[in-house]
Amino acid sequence: MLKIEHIGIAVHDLEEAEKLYEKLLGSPSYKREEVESEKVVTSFFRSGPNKVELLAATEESSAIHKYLEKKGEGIHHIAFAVENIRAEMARLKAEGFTLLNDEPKPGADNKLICFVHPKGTRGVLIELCQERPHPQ
Ligand code: CMX
Repeated sequence: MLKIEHIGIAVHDLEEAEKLYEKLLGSPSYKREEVESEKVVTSFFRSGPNKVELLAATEESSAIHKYLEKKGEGIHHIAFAVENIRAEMARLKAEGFTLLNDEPKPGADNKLICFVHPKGTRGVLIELCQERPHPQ
């Protein structure tokens, strides 16, 4: 794993949370993006070399909706940047971790992603993400 790529925070109201994080970090969101397959809308902030991703649900069937209902707002996941997501997925599977998808899937911010079940990581949902090549 290369570094922590971002920290994901689940929020009820994206606009209100954006205002708060803009004040907190002293700079505005640089990107808002909907990820239809995950039923979320995301907003990204930079803090030096690090990133914070705010996540709000777009549908009641979204994992974020379920999370907010159960646990309320807060840190939802930690994402690690990886060089080769398939190789990391194979390595973690061989180590006995439970991957939540068999194949890398498209995520926000031009990434290929895979989640690792929080039950096998002491209660923390982990995301692997690999930068996708930019279209020419
Ligand atoms: N962090 C830590 N624990 C979590 C969690 C999270 N984000 N989400 C769920 N859990 C825990 C629950 O508290 C619950 O624990 P208990 O059994 O002790 O109560 C357990 O995991 C099962 O949770 P659940 O509410 O019954 O939910 P599901 O099993 O249906 O789903 C999970 C949980 C992690 C498998 C599902 O949320 C998932 O597949 N997540 C990956 C996809 C995702 O989160 N997408 C949204 C973000 C997309 C993006 O970043 O772009």
